[in-house]
Amino acid sequence: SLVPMTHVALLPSSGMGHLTPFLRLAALLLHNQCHVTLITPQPTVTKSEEVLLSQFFSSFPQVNKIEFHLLPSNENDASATTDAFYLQFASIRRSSHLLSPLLASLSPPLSAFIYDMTLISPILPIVESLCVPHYILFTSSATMFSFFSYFPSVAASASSSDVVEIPEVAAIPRSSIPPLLLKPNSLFSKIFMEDSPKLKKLHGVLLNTFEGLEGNVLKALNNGKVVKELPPIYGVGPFAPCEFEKIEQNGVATPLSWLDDQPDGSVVYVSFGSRTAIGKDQIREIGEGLVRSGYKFLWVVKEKKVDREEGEGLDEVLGFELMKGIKENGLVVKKWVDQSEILSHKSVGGFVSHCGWNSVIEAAWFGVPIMGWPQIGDQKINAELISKGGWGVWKKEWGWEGECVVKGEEIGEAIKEMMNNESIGIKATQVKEAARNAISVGGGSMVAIQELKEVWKK
Ligand code: BUP
Repeated sequence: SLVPMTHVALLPSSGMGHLTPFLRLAALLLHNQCHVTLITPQPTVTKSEEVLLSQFFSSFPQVNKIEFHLLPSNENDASATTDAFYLQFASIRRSSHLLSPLLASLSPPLSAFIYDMTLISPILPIVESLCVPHYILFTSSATMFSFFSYFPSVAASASSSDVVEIPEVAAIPRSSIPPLLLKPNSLFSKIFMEDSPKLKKLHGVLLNTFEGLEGNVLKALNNGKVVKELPPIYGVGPFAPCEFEKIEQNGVATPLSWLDDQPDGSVVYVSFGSRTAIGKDQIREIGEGLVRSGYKFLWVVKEKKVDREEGEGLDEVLGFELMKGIKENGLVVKKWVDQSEILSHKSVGGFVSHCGWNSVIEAAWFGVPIMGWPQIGDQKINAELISKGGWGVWKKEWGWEGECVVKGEEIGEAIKEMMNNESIGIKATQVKEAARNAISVGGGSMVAIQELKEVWKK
């Protein structure tokens, strides 16, 4: 054809929280007539990533697939972290130079390269020498991105002062700062300190967010109020959940029919995301709290960080009595579920969530109120956004993962607060409308995608 083909390569990092938004972005680009190359770091940390990738490639056979075989992790990384996901971040960073010949040989030549937020320093020299326009997909909120871009300049004082004031964005109390960023020697701190000052060298930053949720933040970032010299920041969300994500068994979708039997808005859905293991004592209290709340519930339990290590039953953890109460009122599952299917179901009226950004965006997309219970990382910053927006609750005093065991009684009360509050329900519906508007014709996210496509044509 006469029109040069827009060819975009994508490089995600480890964990479903990073992979999922990349694949949804890939689907969005395919829908917008782009040719897509997907680079997949191998082996994946979790089984879930492996399954999702395979479903993605069977749904989109036109996607050019490049397997990126990583160098094994080394002692240096292992001394900095024991977290399998962070170890993989480090391996991808250390292996990045291997991508150079792969990228150079792509045909047609790349119009753009979009890579994970944790890979700036190692990818930069490669894309600069190839002269490919390059972007990161930052897989958290625009508020967290502001913190990422602003933090290094205040890092020294942040560890001693009570709040970090990000101009025109938010005042982040010390207690909400991702704990690893308060440890200068953590891998996460090192990545932040090394990569953040290089943001100005990118052609842009893509965020899975939208005006109705973080319009003020996008504006502050693009007006140079947070940090001067940032590249354009594009709010291209909310990324809609896609067909290829549906859970299949022997090629057949397996819907959760239990939900169909529950009254509208009566069920509380509980999940702490793909990489948060909850301790046994806390699991028991959550069970207690769910039964006390009086609501029906669908509860996804994870005892292990990495899914390949997960065991089967829960009877032992929960005990006979509690298990009985739980079975009468709800459904407990210990496997991967289709979260979008659950949040879209009319019987679901609330979401007890760790506030991982993908979960927040999915709840917004389906208009489901959240009871935020942040565990690690960016999650308190995200929870604050929800409670400030009025479409959920957050009990700040509950603290981070493992800081204390929250009692069932308190959990039950907080769930009731989310489920009974009419104003929270109304706000959640408004957020859903704003989310849908963002990706309809003339909506902010659609406009941002069109702008990017124009830039890539040149
Ligand atoms: Br568990 C689980 N089914 O059973 P977040 C998760 N998900 O579809 P995280 C399922 O995984 P990071 C399950 O819908 C979301 O898209 C969920 O991402 C899906 O949290 C994704 O919410 C989880 O961002 O990642 O996993 O803690 O910390 O990187 O944000």
